[in-house]
Amino acid sequence: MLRIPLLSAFIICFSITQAQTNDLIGDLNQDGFIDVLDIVVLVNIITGQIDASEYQLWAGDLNSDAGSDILDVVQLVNVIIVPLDCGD
Ligand SMILES: [Ca+2]
Ligand SMILES: [Ca+2]
Repeated sequence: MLRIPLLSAFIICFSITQAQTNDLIGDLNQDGFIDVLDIVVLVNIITGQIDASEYQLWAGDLNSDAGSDILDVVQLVNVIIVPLDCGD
């Protein structure tokens, strides 16, 4: 479990999962899983660090608006992050 302090009073607790998928949207590196590596690929595409393939442009367009931006990253993060009770 990761604990990230926000400001000084709030802590967000979450774990990162690896979700196997049958369809491939979100699976930018085509390894059959949607995980943090796909987020890295998507961020690299958005920041211009890599040239996206046609497949990656499709797989990274999670909100189906025909573009890749931070909104797609947020949706991809929401796929792999599972909120947990901090138990405080
Ligand atoms: Ca993947
Ligand atoms: Ca999009």
